[in-house]
Amino acid sequence: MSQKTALITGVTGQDGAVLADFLIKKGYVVHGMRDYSAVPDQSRIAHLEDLKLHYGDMTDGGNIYRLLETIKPDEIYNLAAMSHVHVSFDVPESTANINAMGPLRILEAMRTMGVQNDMRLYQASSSEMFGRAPAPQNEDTKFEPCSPYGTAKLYAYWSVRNYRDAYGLYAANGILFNHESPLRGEEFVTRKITCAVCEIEAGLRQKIKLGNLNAMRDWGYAQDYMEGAWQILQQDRPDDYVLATGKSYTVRDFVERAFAVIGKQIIWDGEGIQEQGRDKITGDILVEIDPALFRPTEVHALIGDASKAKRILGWQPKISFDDLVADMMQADRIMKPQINVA
Ligand code: G4F
Repeated sequence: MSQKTALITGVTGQDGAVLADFLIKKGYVVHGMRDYSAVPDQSRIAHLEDLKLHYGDMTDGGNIYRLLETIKPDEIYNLAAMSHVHVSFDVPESTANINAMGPLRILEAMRTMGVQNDMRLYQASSSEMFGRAPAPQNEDTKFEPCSPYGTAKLYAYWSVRNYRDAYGLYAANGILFNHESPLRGEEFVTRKITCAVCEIEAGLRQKIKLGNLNAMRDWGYAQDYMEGAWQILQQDRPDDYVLATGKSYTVRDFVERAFAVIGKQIIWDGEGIQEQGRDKITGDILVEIDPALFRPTEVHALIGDASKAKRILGWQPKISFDDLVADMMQADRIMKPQINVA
């Protein structure tokens, strides 16, 4: 069989780097689209010598068309997004331009080029689209997004389905619940916690400030999820799949597990924005609440039901929540003191 070619948008992010590594190891020719940035961060993909990089922009339809026309990928993984839910409340228009119109531009390019099964699109849909829909959530759950990020992702989700039905394109949605790794950006709560706990252990800071400790998330491991994204595009017919662990934990649980790794037990006292997390032995305040970190509207509980993916793809996550926390902590215990000394 001839070598397959893939194009990954958003290749410099956690998922892009994990997927590029995975596909290169599978023998793909892998092209990655990166944004122009005055201060580029390519740290996650620096080791991938075989990755072919291109400048691109999800708000530039001509650019997207030319990339598809030149590269002619067998598989496109659209991972590029304004991915921070809280920030999307500050920049709703540009979030919609990137997260909703961006995928539409890819679909339009595919339609114009007349590709059918020859070019397959994976769209990174998100559990944030479920918003306030009661858990557990699966492919049949009614979407109730409650952030500009979620509404924009939902537009893209329906565009994928519409272009599939209207023009026979091979376009599929992976509705992925939260997935983390040591490559996760420090602006997301899991990595923010593991970085801070490791800096506290190294004596580089005293405490961490967080927002809503009671939000529940279904946290899996990014490597498992990117393998699932690939499996979604290997099916004969395009379809939409939830990828999730089926288990949910609070932000508070994550904090307690991370501190436990460095031998600290957290005792909570106070309520609401007065709540504090103290070291059980020393009484030191290690966790405080910052009201600025609360979102105007919050997704309270995400618990995914990935039984369709298990049944049809044979997919199931391998890494447990405890192993995820341990893995991220292990990486940051090495990284954090070194970065701060350098
Ligand atoms: O880590 P988060 O920012 O992830 P969030 O909002 O769930 O979104 C992530 O997962 C989605 C899939 O469901 C993706 F589509 C999206 O792109 C992104 O990858 O926040 C998780 C929870 C939230 O409830 C938030 O309110 O943690 C809570 N939280 C509490 N304190 C905090 C903080 N979140 C952040 N980022 N920073 C805090 O200090």
